[in-house]
Amino acid sequence: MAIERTLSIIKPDATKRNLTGKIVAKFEEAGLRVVASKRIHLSPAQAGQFYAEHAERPFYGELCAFMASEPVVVQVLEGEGAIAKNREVMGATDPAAAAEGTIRKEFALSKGENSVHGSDSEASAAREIAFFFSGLELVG
Ligand code: IDP
Repeated sequence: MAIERTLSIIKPDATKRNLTGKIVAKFEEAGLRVVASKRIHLSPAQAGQFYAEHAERPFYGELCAFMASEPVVVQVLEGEGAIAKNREVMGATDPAAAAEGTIRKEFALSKGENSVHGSDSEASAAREIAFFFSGLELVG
């Protein structure tokens, strides 16, 4: 399998509850390497731009307000099949449907406040990494 990079966000509900370290440990245990990392506080407009593909969905306003409510930790994770592996470690969007041992099963509060974001395709990963990081910030 190819070495890939994917964009991860530790969301406001998780940074607020001091879960950053526990979540990063799950990525590392799964063989994903953190090759870029920063803590930022998104504005509602920046959150809206990041989630533009969801603009027509009923929860868009709520999602943007949530993502701008507290700081987030944005990271680039690298590894074999990193995009799918990260999604596997994250678990289903709704924690009630997430598998045992996944981040969302363990930490998410609800379908909206679900602790982590992860790119869902190669194209999304490329766009999302470029949204937050310059090439110089990616240290493999
Ligand atoms: P994903 O994050 O598992 O890929 P998406 O369907 O792409 O899920 O949705 C993006 C994000 O929007 C979710 O992670 C969650 O924070 C939020 N979201 C999705 N569905 C709902 C909902 O029904 N109510 C509130 N927020 C939602």
